[in-house]
Amino acid sequence: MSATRFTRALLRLPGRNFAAGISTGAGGAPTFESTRAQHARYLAALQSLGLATRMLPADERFPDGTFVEDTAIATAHGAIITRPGAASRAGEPEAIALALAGDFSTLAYIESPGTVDGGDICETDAEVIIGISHRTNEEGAAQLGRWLAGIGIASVTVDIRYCTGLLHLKSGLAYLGEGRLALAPGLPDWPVLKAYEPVVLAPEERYAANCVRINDRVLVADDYPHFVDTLVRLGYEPLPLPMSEFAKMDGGLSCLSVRY
Ligand code: CIR
Repeated sequence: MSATRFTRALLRLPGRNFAAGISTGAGGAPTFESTRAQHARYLAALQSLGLATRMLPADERFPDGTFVEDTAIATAHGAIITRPGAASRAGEPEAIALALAGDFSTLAYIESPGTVDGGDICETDAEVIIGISHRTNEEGAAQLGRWLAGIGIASVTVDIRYCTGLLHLKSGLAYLGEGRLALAPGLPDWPVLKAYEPVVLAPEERYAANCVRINDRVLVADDYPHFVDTLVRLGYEPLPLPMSEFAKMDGGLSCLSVRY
């Protein structure tokens, strides 16, 4: 299994009411035009990396629907449809399940009362790290862990509920490949982290911890020069993308696609 090599990606266009999604509101409201422009840049980046992409139409019942990562977890050995932890997002997985059904012979489902947001799931080359958060509950994490075990993938949970500023696990952590994790500063000393080489971001660049290794490149939010320098020093080829509009809605690069 590889957690860094992909051939396909599923995305959903942001709708006109994108700004009505859930947000802590720190950065102001996104504009529709800029959101669409940034989304187009993201799509083009995935295509430039050789991924076959599928774009679902916007669905204004779900202003957060463009954050498709939260609705499904796809691995080399199968896919599972989640039950997002925010009530306003509960209907999002339906269209995602239909779209993924063509590529996966069977789909598993997180069942009530379990909740899981895909943003809390970080796959490395060795295991899957599951964040228990205000979106992913212990029951959901346990269901996911059992399903992963059934397809031969080990998992470990970490509790992020008391990590200030972290909506999802991957808001502050990303697998870079080669046994390395990009980490927001100040994360707890979770035992699982000892198995990885940490690449800790500067406090003012913590948003960039939500980067995505895809094949030979690392997608990274633009305007984070120290982290880009670090990546280059480590031998990576960063691909910076404008993300300001998604950041205003508490989303990042990983959230905008399901990659497999
Ligand atoms: C939400 O609060 O659900 C959305 N506004 C942002 C979701 C971001 N998704 C992610 O980090 N995986």
